[in-house]
Amino acid sequence: MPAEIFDRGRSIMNRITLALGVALAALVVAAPVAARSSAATATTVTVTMKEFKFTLSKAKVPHGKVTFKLVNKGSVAHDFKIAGKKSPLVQPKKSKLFVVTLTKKGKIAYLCTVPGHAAAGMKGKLTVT
Ligand SMILES: [Cu+2]
Repeated sequence: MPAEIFDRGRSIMNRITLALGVALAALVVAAPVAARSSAATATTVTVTMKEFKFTLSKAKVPHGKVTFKLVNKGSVAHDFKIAGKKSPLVQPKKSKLFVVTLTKKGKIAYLCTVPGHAAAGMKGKLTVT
């Protein structure tokens, strides 16, 4: 067999090996992403707090465990109450994780319990499906 053909064969093999390697690497990279999204059934909602308004990153969540990431961008302390559970006060420029299991489906009210805040606008509804 002429050496030239042999070399070509080898270079094709090298290319196949490289392609397989790339495909494998893609799988390795993709796997943790898939794992993360299934673990994300534990929903996270970022709740931005300020005077006198809440902004939630999601308007709708599946029922079950929800982690609220409370971020106070205001200049006074705020809290977050939903489904009968109240978070600790979050000081200005601080954030806190607040985990609640939402079992009831429908529109669930939330509010800030600091006197006057809900009346001023720190309240709303989250849809639980
Ligand atoms: Cu408040």
